[in-house]
Amino acid sequence: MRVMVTGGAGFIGSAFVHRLAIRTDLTALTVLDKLTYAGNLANLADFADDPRYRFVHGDINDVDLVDQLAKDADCIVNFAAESHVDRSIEAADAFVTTDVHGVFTLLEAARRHSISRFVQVSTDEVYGDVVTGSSREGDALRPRSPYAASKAGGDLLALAYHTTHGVPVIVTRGSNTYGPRQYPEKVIPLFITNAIDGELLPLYGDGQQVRDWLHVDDHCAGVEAVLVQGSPGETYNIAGGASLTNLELTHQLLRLTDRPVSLVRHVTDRLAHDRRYSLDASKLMSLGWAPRVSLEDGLVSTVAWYQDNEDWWRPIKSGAFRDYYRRQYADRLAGGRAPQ
Ligand code: NAD
Ligand code: TDX
Repeated sequence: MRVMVTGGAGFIGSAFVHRLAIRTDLTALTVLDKLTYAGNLANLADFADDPRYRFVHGDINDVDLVDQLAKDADCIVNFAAESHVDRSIEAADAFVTTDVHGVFTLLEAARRHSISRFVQVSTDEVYGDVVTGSSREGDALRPRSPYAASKAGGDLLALAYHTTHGVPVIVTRGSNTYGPRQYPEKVIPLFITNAIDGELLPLYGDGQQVRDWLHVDDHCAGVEAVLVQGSPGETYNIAGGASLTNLELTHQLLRLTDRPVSLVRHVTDRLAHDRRYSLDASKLMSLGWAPRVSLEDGLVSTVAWYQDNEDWWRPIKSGAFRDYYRRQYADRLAGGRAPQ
């Protein structure tokens, strides 16, 4: 099996590359990544000497490059995306360019080169706010942030290429994912690394928003399951089944880092902040997949990873991330409220 993984230098994509590399039927593994602020070659350092592996620095919107790489691949698994909701609120253009047009470029190449599987990695956020119950794959999409809307656009385009052109597309929609090597803009690594440094934790609004947390290894196992066993034209939800409020999550992280609750600051809420996501993953479970990492164990090992790998995240937090953090958080933290 010759696989092209796009966005493979990011958080989930690099974990997926680690997973694929242990498959005995893997004969070639090409990673195409633009190395945006979120891409990090250190995430792929383990493969430098693997003769099956090739890294290509480039954009999924580069028609000629994508065409040339697709020629030598049997499968494409697309993780490449702009992935942070807050950045999409600040400026959405890169989201439309990568999460919609980039998918289009990949689909056109898949169509030209008779790719046998095209997995489009998507998100629970496309279903929008879920007040009660859990989203199933056939539910209407009601994205509410520019990020979620651009991902929904990519999903629908991919599924239309299956219907219209017979491209063997499979879409996955994963829930909030956490684990090692996640860029510290996302809430779990941001709060762990701030807590390690004794800095304030900016909790949006009342902290009562509910997220369904999925360990990155379970997310990747779900993507692998659909790559191998999924049916073209189908969508599969991937969920950890561990729902809790952001406030509860924050308290767990403070306990695990041995820091006081007084570090929490309730700050101005995210615009159009979805209150709750919840996925029904029974369709994927019928293929034999199930989440294996409990949230309790996953948080313990994730906190330990950030404690043991400061050389991975300190250069990020003291580099370009600092400007972003100031922009997003300085005013919010100044006007923040300590817990009662
Ligand atoms: P990430 O931001 O850590 O990584 C994205 C990667 O894509 C980076 O390596 C970046 O350099 C690359 N990239 C961005 N634009 C590109 C372009 N135009 N061409 C080539 N490469 C490009 O993201 P992540 O958290 O690993 O998410 C991976 C995928 O999973 C995304 O599609 C995201 O929507 C989806 N997803 C993420 C989560 C989550 O909680 N993180 C949950 C569900 C689904
Ligand atoms: O500083 C913060 N304070 C805070 O309260 C940040 C960064 C987040 N939050 C809240 C917002 C959300 O309710 O925490 C929750 C999680 O936020 P993020 O880590 O930004 O994730 P989210 O917006 O839920 O989206 C994530 O999961 C779905 C990924 O970023 C997406 O790529 C994925 O599709």
